[in-house]
Amino acid sequence: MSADLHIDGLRLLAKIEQLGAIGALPGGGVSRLAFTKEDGLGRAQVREWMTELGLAVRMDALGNVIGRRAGEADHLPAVMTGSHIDTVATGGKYDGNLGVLAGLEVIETLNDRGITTLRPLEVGFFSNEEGSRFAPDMMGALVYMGDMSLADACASVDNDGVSVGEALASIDQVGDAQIPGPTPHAFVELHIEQGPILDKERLDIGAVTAVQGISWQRFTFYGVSNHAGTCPMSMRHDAGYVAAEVTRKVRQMTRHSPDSVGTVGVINMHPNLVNVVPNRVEMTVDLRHVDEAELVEAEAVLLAFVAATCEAEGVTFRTDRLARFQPHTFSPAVTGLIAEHAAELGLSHRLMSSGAGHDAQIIGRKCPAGMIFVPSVDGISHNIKEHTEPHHLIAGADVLLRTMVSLANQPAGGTQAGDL
Ligand code: HGY
Ligand code: MN
Ligand code: MN
Repeated sequence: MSADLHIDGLRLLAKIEQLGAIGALPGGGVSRLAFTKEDGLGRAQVREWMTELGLAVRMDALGNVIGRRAGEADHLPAVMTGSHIDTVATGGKYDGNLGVLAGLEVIETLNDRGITTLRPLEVGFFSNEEGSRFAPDMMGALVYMGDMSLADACASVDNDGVSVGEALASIDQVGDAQIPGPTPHAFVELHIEQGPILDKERLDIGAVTAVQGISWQRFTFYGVSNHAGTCPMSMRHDAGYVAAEVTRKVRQMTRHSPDSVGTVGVINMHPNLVNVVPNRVEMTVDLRHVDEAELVEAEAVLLAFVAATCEAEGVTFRTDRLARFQPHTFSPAVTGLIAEHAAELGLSHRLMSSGAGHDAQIIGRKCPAGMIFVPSVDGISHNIKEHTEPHHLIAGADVLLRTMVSLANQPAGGTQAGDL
């Protein structure tokens, strides 16, 4: 790999700022929830950049968008990169966006240098990776890979009862590209770490070996509303009290183990009035663990606690599954290639696993895949203060460039991504 093969850092940084301005929040940060008007504007901007780069752009019925650069042996499966451009409601401008824009920068660098590759290259953004508005997360990648039906995805509804199908149509993002999409030869995703490790250890690059398991549930508790002043405590069936106990339990279950995390992100009280005992509460529980058996055990412990607490309070409940992903291990060959190119570039790096879910773990079910992490300052993400230093953004894109070129020049039948 020629020593001077580098991306144009300033050009990448400018694109990140430009895309970050779409859905920008007044106090900083970005809000482009899936299939909102802002998401639609971000999509249009990235598609415009794809077209300017001469990519053949396709979009499927869930709005997954892939730009393709022909290879010398264009019949061979492509090497793909990509991520997502939808954000949480209080997001930053790097989560997901970096991976997509760095992919476009790789293409532009190769175009500038007149470099061709044996295999075609593809850069994509997958719909609704966050899952914050419509569960599950990684929805676009699931449909693209055939692991979720289009119908099931389109039937997912948000808190206002709007379905994915309606929201997609409202921003005119229904395409006709084939579903499932073609399985890539290999997939590499550049992403911010969103955790504290690289920043604390003052390292430049993470070569990601695995992603932990994810369990999202929504619990609905049904109690009896009553007067806050007249109803004796012994007579209460307080759905709000049960939700509080469950919230405490989630912290108790996870705080002593470095391998597990638990989050109660949503609690909706009804009727949500100061002087009425709540008769209904919806709450979400996000449990994650690096080990599948431990995650199953945690789900069982939680369910038993919920049932016992409801029983004691005279409250009933239901639980709905919002998302469930087993831990995923990336291709050691692709991970090794990432580490090799980081070393070649003189970048400090380490192997590490991911706390966050990513599109790569879904694509990686059917082809060799890997991820490149760059540091998140103070480990903050899903927060408008999310920040990654410019030199790290550029370093990550350089590693992506070289990793993609290496994979794209693997001959058919010869050394393959999975067995480098
Ligand atoms: O929840 C996650 O891990 C990802 O941000 N969708
Ligand atoms: Mn992300
Ligand atoms: Mn995210």
